[in-house]
Amino acid sequence: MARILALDLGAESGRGVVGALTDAGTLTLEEVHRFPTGGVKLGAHLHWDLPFFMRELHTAIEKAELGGALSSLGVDTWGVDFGLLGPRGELVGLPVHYRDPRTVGMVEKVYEKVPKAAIFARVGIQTMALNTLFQVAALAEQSPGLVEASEKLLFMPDLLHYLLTGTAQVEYAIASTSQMLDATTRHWATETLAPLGLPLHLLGEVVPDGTQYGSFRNIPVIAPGGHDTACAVAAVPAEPGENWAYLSSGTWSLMGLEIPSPILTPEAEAANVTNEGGVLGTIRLLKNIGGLWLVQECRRAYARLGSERSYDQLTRLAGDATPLAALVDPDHPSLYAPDDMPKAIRELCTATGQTPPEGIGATIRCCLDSLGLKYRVTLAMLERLTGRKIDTLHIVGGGSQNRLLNQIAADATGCRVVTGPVEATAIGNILLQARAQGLITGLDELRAIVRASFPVETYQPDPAMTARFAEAAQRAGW
Ligand code: LFR
Repeated sequence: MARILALDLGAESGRGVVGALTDAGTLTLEEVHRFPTGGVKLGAHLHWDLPFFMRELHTAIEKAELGGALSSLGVDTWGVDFGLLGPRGELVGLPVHYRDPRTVGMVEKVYEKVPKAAIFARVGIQTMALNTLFQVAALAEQSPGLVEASEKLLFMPDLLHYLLTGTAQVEYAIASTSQMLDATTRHWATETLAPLGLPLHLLGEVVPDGTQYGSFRNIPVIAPGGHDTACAVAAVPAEPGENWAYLSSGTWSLMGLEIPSPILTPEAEAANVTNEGGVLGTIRLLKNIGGLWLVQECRRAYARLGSERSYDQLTRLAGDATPLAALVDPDHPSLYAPDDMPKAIRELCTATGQTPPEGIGATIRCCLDSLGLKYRVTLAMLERLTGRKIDTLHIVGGGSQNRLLNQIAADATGCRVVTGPVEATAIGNILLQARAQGLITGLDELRAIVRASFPVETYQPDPAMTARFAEAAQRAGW
């Protein structure tokens, strides 16, 4: 039996999860440690608390080792964010959070110098101001001194791997989230990006997912595929031959299809989809949808007002509210980082000619219905682009615990929804390390292990509700 530790950091919390893989091909999990993540405002900027993360990772490793020897460990995190290293390998500042406003106006500035179409044709990534490309453009313009002091850029998981092992490398799956990596050659899109005058010398050679970075106290450290979404999608329990799409549901909703090679057509550019580098040679065609962030931020706003409520309580209130009463685009810029999410939702409803939701239940219902509607139009777009017809939607990740949202997703898309595992990211991380150790042959075997080890739940769409979502999509003009 192999014991493998996943260090899985999300935008809200981080976990240490030990996976025990038996020779019979089943996996059991034990969460040994959990800690909050989230941004820290330091002066005018929003940062990640890297020293705290490192302390927590050390604690997680110590707790994991109490149960026996580990055959490897590996880190995955959200995408796009990075830290900088100086010539002596020292940290240059603290990593900046992707919701920091430093990228405001950067998309326009970048696309003025190199047209969006030219960049998309090479890198195939959805335009989002948070992407590394725009963060680096902001850095170069606003903090030239930091650039001058730096020699290397390391994405979040690579940075944590470096601080554990001393090896500074850039892993493919996480690098692909940057909007700077050529989706076809898997090298930096240096020629295309050259006119931007960015410090491209900071970008190091890219190594494949599954690379060992060295070791931490004799434990091999393996980059599983450092991107959380890459790990989560690897662990989708799809059956061979199924016509499936995935929805990795957490702070973000990442909805897409696994495809063999990137789709870089003008239609894909117009649809603003992403072709992220997946593990083991796959591409994740997906749309990044502002997901349960809406609910997380409502919860935070209610707690500030003294109405502390659990996610379960919020969902129950939403279940009692009228369906499809108000709908907002979860990706509307005004919902990206507002001070007061419920207020921002009300204002957006008023601005779009709808009666704003009043009260907690109606507001959360609006968030969930809006996500459902966005899932519907996104799936239709993905089907158009690929010519595939999808009948099963696999929802994985923490968000798959929300039964109301699962049913809404089935109703809105008209698909059978299969949910679980909740810990897909940690499972993917663990099993990709196992693959790198030679314990698993590839994705088919990996998914068979997930199917054999974790239960799923199934939801069938209610045709009457599907018709109402179709009407709502038309009314909203989406
Ligand atoms: C999900 C995720 C998404 C990425 C977003 C921001 O946790 O990694 O894939 O687009 O965070 O980095």
